[in-house]
Amino acid sequence: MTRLAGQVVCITGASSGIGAACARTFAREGSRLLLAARRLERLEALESELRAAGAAGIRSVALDVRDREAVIETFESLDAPWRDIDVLVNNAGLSRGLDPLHRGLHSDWEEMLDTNVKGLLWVDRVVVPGMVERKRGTVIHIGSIAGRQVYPGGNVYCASKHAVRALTDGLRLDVNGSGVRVMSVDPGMVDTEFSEVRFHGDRDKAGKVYRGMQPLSGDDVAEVVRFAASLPEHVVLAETLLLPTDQASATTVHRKG
Ligand code: NDP
Ligand code: 8X3
Repeated sequence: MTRLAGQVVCITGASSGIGAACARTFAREGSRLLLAARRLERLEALESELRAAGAAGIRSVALDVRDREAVIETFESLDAPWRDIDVLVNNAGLSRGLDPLHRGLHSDWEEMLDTNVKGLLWVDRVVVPGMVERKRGTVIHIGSIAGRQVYPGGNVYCASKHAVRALTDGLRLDVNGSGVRVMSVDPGMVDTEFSEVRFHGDRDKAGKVYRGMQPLSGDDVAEVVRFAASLPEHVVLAETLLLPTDQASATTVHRKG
């Protein structure tokens, strides 16, 4: 039995990429999985695999984290054991576009800020009070190297991830003394659906992002999230920058050929 066996682990954005990899990883730990994303059919398609891997229970919920009322209603209507969340992996997020700021789309900016900043906040706001009351719990924000560095065309996405970094530090200060742990895992390039979403479904453009280099996989990130969550309760892995070996900064990437 591991420390995470039987714990309620909530993962937002579990229908793809890093979130789905976290679901698989925590399933192997014997955790109870509370999975959220807009594409409920994707979550449901994962369930049998997660059960076979060892999940102690699964609850999948359709949720758009941008919808504040829906976030409150979804979490407040959970019954036992799901309402007592032990680990929150606040991961749902996206990038839209790589345009220079002066040519950017207002709709792209709104979608990123509403999801990556406000959506993350709505989820923290409804989940953390229960953790404080129970005097235990772990919040892991999925930030990004984009929360530490800015690159051309990254403008609003980078701003949203800088905000996540500030909110991670801010929450840790605010819950200090409550027993709740607040951490962030900030990856560099990870091969998920992220680039396809960034380029509005253009797979050719998305494929070129990882050409000639080996990016991280969702599993690589999930392993660090699992490690962070499994540390003894008096230990906080406050922040982690996780890069592929081929990447040295947001813009320094070694490519073969
Ligand atoms: P994916 O596109 O593969 O996954 C994104 C997940 O977020 C999906 O499950 C999607 O589910 C969910 N999501 C997006 N918008 C919403 C919403 N409004 N409400 C609920 N869920 C939503 O990308 P990644 O796995 O790469 O991204 C996960 C996180 O990792 C993001 O926060 C991203 O910024 C961050 N990140 C990614 C990196 C990368 O290079 N891939 C690097 C650093 C950080 P659905 O569409 O079903 O709602
Ligand atoms: C995703 C990584 O470098 O595309 O957060 O911003 S990057």
